[in-house]
Amino acid sequence: MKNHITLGEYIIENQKDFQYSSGEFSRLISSIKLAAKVVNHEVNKAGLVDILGDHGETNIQGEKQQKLDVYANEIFLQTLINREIVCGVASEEEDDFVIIEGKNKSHDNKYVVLIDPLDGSSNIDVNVSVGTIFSIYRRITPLGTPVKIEDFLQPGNMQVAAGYVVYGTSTMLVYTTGNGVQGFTLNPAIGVFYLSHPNMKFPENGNIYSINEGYYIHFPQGVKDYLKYCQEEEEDRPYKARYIGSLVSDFHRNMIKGGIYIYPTSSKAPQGKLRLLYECNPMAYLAEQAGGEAIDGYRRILEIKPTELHQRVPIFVGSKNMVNKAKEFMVQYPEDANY
Ligand code: P6P
Repeated sequence: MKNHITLGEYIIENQKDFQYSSGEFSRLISSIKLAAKVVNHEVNKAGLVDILGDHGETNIQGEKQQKLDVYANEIFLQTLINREIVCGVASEEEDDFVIIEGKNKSHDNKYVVLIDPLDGSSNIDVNVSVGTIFSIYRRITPLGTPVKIEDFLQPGNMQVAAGYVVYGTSTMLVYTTGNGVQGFTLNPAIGVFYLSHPNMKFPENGNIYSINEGYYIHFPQGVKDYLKYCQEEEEDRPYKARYIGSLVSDFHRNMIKGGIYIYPTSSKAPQGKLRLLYECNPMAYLAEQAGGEAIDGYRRILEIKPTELHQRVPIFVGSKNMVNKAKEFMVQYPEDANY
């Protein structure tokens, strides 16, 4: 692609932006880049080989593991281990966090990665976009010791980097290290990511709302009131309903066009469905870095103190003015703030 720099060139040019850098981020993000290319290759040909369908097991979430889920998890884990800069990984597909030892078993690696290797995997069999979501922290326990749970249970405002890969009509890697959001598109012919979307920004306003309205009767009253607001016949409404069933794809579209994605609590999902550590926190960090907002209906996602590896929280994420309007409805019912 003419005059677009590659992801590798971008990282080198901006290495100074990554705190604690000594080339570590380059190696960390390039391991994610490599894993994304390998997973992309499999996702794009899933229909052609016997890699579709159930893996025959369920993960800690009680969800049937699609073969590609398991494959993606193995690829990201192995690639991160091989680069020897990560001391631990937590994954949606792993019951507990994985302690990673360097060759000399020194545990001197500084970063932990939390990952949803293949989000939206129920869409794989029907050829709809899926994604990988990752979140990176600097460990807080002493170097040289095995990583501990507290290294993973840090609030989202301590993330040093976060991003996603969307395996869609084109494959994109979108990430932030706290200096805005950069989007890179893969040229599959040569396996290179090019900077196609520099400094991505959520439009402050939008007219797209993404939520599974099939659960409407189970939603809290504040969500029902907001949905009615979205559907009213007014100068700027009704808004358009767009829900792919794949967080990364809905988020990515809403960031480009303006919109809000909501996965609230409900009587069917009292804590919501999405996981705080490897879905909500990374998407919230990206949203805020792109000028958007991310709340649980009442408070910033990034300020929630995690208590468990796989805990779920409700999320309202996207264009700032849409999230704030939704919050106006939610705060009318403070009793729903305790989920
Ligand atoms: P529902 C996929 O399983 C996921 O985690 C998100 O990617 C997606 O937005 C949501 O769950 C879909 O959940 O309950 O609407 O099918």
